[in-house]
Amino acid sequence: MIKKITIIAVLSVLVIVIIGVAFSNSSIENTSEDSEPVVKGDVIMPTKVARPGCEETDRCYIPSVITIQSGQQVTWVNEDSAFHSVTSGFYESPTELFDSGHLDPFESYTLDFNETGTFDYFCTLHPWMKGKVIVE
Ligand SMILES: [Cu+2]
Repeated sequence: MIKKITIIAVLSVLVIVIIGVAFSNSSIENTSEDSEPVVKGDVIMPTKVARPGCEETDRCYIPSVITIQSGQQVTWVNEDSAFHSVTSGFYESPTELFDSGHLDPFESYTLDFNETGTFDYFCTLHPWMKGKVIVE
């Protein structure tokens, strides 16, 4: 009789522990999915840049200037709730070297840079958004 009670007690403790581990794992997975975009970007378009103001602190693209080696890639991620683009040149004079088109929220855009130089870019929807890729 005492043996049976002990076995039942041990089993129920095991079940509680297993359930506890399963729940804690799933809750960790859920929070990381909610807070992090699927793709980790080199440059992000943060929230609220669809309104002027980010250019005052140079934070429309973060970082607004990125320096890489020739042959490397840059990935942009739109972390805002509005559409944005990564378009080469300046608003008044696009260079037509690259253009992401409208990026949905949390959509990403990756480019290979195989030539050295300085590549200015902007957002076609928000002329105050400007950034630069320096390829060495
Ligand atoms: Cu924009």
